[in-house]
Amino acid sequence: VPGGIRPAIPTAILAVFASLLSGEAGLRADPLEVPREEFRSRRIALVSSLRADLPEGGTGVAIFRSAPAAPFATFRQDSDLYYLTGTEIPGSTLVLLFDRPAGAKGRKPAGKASGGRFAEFFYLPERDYREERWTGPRPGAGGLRPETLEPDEERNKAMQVTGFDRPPDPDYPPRNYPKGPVERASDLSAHLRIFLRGADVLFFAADPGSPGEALSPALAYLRDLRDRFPTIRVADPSGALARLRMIKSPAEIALLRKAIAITCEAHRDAWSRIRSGMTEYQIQAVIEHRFLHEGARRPGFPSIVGSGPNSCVLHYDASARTVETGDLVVIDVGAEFRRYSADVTRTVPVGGRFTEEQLKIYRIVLEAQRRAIAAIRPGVPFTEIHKVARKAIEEAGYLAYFLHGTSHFLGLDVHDAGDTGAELRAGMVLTVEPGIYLAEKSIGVRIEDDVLVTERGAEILSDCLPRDPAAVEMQMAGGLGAGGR
Ligand SMILES: [Mn+2]
Repeated sequence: VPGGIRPAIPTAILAVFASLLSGEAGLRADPLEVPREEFRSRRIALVSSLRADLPEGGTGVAIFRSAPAAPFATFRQDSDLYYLTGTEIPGSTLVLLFDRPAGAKGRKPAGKASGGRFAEFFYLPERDYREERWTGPRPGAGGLRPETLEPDEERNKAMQVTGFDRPPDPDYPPRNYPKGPVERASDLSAHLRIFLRGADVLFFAADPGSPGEALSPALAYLRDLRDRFPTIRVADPSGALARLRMIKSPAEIALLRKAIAITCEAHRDAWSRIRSGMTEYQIQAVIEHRFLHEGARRPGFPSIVGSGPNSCVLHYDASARTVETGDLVVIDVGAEFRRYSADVTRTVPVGGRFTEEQLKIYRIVLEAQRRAIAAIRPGVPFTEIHKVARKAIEEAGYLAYFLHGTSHFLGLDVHDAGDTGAELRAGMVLTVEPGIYLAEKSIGVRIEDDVLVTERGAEILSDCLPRDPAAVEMQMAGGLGAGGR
């Protein structure tokens, strides 16, 4: 052990004991916890970006609403709201109020519209104790103490739990505005009258949907706001948010690594269990058992276990067939760990050996993936990855059987927000997943890995799982232990 490290060990042990003694064991020690301060930094970064859309001296209001409550389903917060707050509270709404100083253009540094004022408001539903008997306790908005106008106990607690814990700035927002940072959801409508009357631009994301489709809740909400404030300009913050979300922080990368590690373990479990006569749903059960066992809350998307003819169905999720020796099985799965999803695909032979014909196709897909991953480095357009994979498959004469894109961003959503028109930058995490599907021969092959763009190129985060066909066969035979290639 190098000398420089030794003195640090006793200190670290002491720190652990200190935290155990203080009763806070695990709270700060969890390396997979995203620091609360990071969520605030994201809100500030978003505001800096949105400010550029304001006229000089103008004011903007951005609203981010909770996903609708889902009775009889596990609540999953809207990813944008989660990204900005790190909370999973149904019925909550985030409001950001900010301005752009007049004449700021000349003094702003390096293209950034910074230097404006900013206030944030997190609206929480009031506690419903009867409901909580069914769903468990939630932070409530509380209120202000009548004598002092200081937050009461409930609100103080909510401020702590949510990280909206800074006392309001006395200078901003102006007098007669709500002060925040935690407010009651039942006050939101009245508060919006104050916010939006004084604003130039409302930032609100609402997917317009297709003609003839029912109005989405977000669109209905926006229509209501337009009716109430007909002169306000509406802008979509989604692009700005996507450009933030597509660059992962070290804390996010750590969560993705964990989700991917669990997913690799689940693949290995399944491969060692696959036998002729087993059903696809039994293979799925082996995989999802491992997800839950390792602390993943759910699959990040419906698990795909497609054998034989189903290997050629791109989003097959019925898992109904019984597998037979000689089948290929496309296993496209991803654990969701603390909101971050993995997405790893391997194609394995039932019986443990690829046929010559399967092997031929497998090698073409593998080579396409190898070349595509080799092309990844900062400055290369995102679209270039698909071009490289396509070219490799075209050279082999199978372009007509490559039916989908090669890459998508990965993060809070399995198809994560991001700008696919952008150049690659360090900190992006994306999939590389070429495939060839010969339906008439029941040969579908997809190989998918999760890749982190680094300063120097690419790191394959799912490298814990073999992809070379000989190594896949060996792993299936149990010849490689955990972590084997
Ligand atoms: Mn994918």
